[in-house]
Amino acid sequence: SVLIAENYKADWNSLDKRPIPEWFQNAKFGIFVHWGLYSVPAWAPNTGDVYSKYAEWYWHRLNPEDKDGELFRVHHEKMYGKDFRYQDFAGNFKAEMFNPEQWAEIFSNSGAKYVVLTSKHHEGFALWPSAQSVNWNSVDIGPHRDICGDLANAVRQKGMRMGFYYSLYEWHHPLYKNNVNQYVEEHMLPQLKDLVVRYKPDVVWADGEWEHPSSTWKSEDFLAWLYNESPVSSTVVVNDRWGEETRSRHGSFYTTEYDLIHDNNSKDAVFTHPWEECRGIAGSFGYNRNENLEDYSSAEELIHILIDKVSRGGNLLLNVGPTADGRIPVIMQQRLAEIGAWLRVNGEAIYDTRKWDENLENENSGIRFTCKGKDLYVFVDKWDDRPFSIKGVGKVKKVTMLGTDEKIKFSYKNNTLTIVPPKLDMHSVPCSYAWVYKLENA
Ligand code: FUL
Repeated sequence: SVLIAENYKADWNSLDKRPIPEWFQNAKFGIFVHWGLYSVPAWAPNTGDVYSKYAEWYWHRLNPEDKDGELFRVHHEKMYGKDFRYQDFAGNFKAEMFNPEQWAEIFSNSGAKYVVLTSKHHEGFALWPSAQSVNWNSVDIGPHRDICGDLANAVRQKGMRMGFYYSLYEWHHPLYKNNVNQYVEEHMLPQLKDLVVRYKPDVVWADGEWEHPSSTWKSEDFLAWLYNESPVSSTVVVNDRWGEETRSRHGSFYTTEYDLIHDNNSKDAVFTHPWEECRGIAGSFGYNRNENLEDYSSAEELIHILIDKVSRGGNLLLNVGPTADGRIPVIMQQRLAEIGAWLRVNGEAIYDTRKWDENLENENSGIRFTCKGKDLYVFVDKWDDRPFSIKGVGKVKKVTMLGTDEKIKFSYKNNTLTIVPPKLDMHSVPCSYAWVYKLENA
């Protein structure tokens, strides 16, 4: 089909009119990857509030003025000595076991449809040979590899989409503190455009926007270029982190993070706009060696989180934090494998679905819904032999459970559908952790 080139103006009013590429809302599940020099110390406390557990904030926490940094500074001094500079971690970021094909295989087997890699976090270290970050990128020092390029190729080989996280601000870039306008013009914009032109990402996931309005970052100019002229103008989606005022207001999708919504610490994100929850499997994005088994969410919890977000119209971007030598920690691999096993049975009820507008009445009972065309999917997160009821559905034609041919009995009375769970034993249940009924023609 021929795409008609739209001409968006560099203002939010015009940019917000761009239709959101459908693939994003169909994809539902993506993998976030936080990898950088912070993966070398790979340390943060494993208790405290959400942000204080982020290992990727290590450099910032070393600053004596950072109120959340006390434990980091004690740890750093003990391990490396007071004078050891963060920059010197680069020598130990070797990525010698980095196997992009293996990563892509792990991600693809998890059922994820897209991957978002930190091309550059707040530390400013670029994971590609960026001309704007000479000697502070993964080709010039450390791994000596084009990590963005190598991972993008492998991910696409597996049929998934590739996106990049990009931090607008950098903690220690001299220009950022002294002349932010010059930083944006000469460093940030050319660097971000280079990333787009080289690797043609399907997602541009901006961050580190909060110290300035979008006018300072020239975000509207960048997005007009992205939507009008860039090689990804018809497919790319962007998040909502483009200036201190833009979260939950602009962008193809809004973001929540460990269920926190910027400016609104509510747990129940229900947007009418596309949105995406991001979180780690434990409490950090960058790998944190300080985390133990009890800090990690179980596969069951993660699957319930996925169902919850999708039933509310959201996506889940689940993070893995590789080690400095390039391994995806086995516990994370295990969680992804279990999500994948569940999605192989129940993916029909997740991918390409939309939220069901009448779900509120039934939600309290721990039941979740999605819909696709005329079909309604009902998620039950505890196995229970007793019949259960759903209000507000039409006279359905047929009820089945995904993954089994077992006949499902149901009845319809007073606008209420009652389903009798099949009698299945441990060996004949189609999957673990959550089960899905398909209601045809609901
Ligand atoms: C936050 C960052 O500050 C965190 O380090 C992490 O990258 C998260 C996804 O976004 O705002």
